[in-house]
This record gives sequence, structure tokens and C-alpha cells, in this order.
Amino acid sequence: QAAKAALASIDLSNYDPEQSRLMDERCILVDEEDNAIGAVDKKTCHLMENINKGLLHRAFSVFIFRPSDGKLLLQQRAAEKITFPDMWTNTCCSHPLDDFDVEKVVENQLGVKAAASRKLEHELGIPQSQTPIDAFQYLTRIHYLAPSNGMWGEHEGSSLFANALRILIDHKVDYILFLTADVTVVPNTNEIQAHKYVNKAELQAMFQEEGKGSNLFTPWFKLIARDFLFGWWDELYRRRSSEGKVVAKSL
Ligand code: DMA
Ligand code: MN
Repeated sequence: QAAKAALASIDLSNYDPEQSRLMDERCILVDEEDNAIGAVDKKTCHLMENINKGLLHRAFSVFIFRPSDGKLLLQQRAAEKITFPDMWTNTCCSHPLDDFDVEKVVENQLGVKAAASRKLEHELGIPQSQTPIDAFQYLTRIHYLAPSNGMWGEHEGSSLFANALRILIDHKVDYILFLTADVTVVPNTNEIQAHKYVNKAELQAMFQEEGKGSNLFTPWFKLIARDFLFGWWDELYRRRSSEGKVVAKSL
């Protein structure tokens, strides 16, 4: 009831019609232990009023690495995006949907992997044949929380969320997925305005340029990069050099 009232108060008519339509997608609501407890549309999930009441949903962040040189594929979000427009970020982020039975499967993280394959095609035009479900490597889950006062909060999560992070206007359990694959990118310009491959040094340089130019990054990507990504990336390079192929460390 309160959620409905909050929802009614937000008018999306000034936003891009396609992105407004996508706000009706139904995300999977979860409890603090990541058990599915219901479903609600994406708009409701991202309203601060509801987040402050503890509403939590399931999401994923994919990182694609190119086998030949281990570079990471970044995307720059389209100006049309309602949340975090124009920002550079990891290869693809979105949510497994309650609308599809396969995306609700918890075993072996099949649901989020299926959603990742679907959204890589939707956002970057990567054929799903290039992103088979069993090629994704699941690393960990991260608990993001948006605190009510808009400032960074202190960690107080359960043991499942020992590595909890907090970002603004979001409250989600985010599954981190790696994929090492050669992919064909045909951008959906309603979703992304640019993409590029970077190595660690190039990404560090982009972070250092931030603020001076247009290299603004999403908050979750900065936090994942700061706390996890560079370590995982090292591991990926180390294994590549010792085994002759790129694989990510499974945590
Ligand atoms: C949301 O991604 C998910 C995370 C982990 C930030 P998004 O804003 O790109 O959602 P969508 O692709 O559904 O628009
Ligand atoms: Mn997305």
C-alpha cells in the first residue's frame, strides 16, 4: 500500500519511453539471506522510500574478459537510462526477472546466468550462442544498501554479507559473474552509447581522469574495482600465464 502510493507519486513520462517501459519489469524480491520472497516492478525497487523500508532485490554484474589479452569490456550507459545515465561501468548489469521461470532458478546460480546471457544480447547485441550459461563463472554475492541520509554507512550485515558495500539509490544482492570469451558487440543505442576494452593500467588511468572529463563511473563499479576487481584480475592473469588460458578464481 505504501509502496503503491510511492510508486504513483513518480512520473516517468519525461523519460525515454522504452526505458520507462522497462521499469515495469518484475524484479525478484529477496530477504537478507537471498531467499526469494516475492516480486515487484523495477521502479518500485529503486524508489528510496521503499529501499529505506528494507526492500531488497536480486541483481547481477557481468565482467567479460577478452581471451587474447585479458582486457575487460566496459560499456558507457546511454543518456536514455533513467538511473546512472552516461556513466562508464562494467560489461553489463541488470536483474533476473520474475517474468521468466528459468531466471528464478537458484541452483548453480542458473537464474542470474540466464538473465546475464539475455541482457548481454539486449544491451550489447552479443548473440546468446556466445554466452552459454555454463561459461559464466560465479565469484561472489555482494550486498548493496542505500542509506537514508545519502552518506556512506557502516557495515552491519549478516555473515552472508561479510563484504557488504553500500551505494546510493539501490538495495540489492548483486551476483558477480565473470566470462572469458570472444564476443561480437552490436550496441543497442538505447542502452549503451560506447564500449571499449581496457587493461588494468588503462582502467586505472580512466579512474584518475574522472572528474576532469566525461569518464564518470557508476558507484557500484568503482566499489567493486576498489575492493575486488583488481585482485581477481591479477588472479586471472596469473592463471592465464601458468595454464595458457584465462580463468577467474572461484571464491
Ligand atoms: C542494475 O543494472 C543492476 C546493478 C547490479 C547495478 P541496470 O541499472 O543497468 O539495470 P537494467 O539493465 O535493468 O536497466
Ligand atoms: Mn543494465
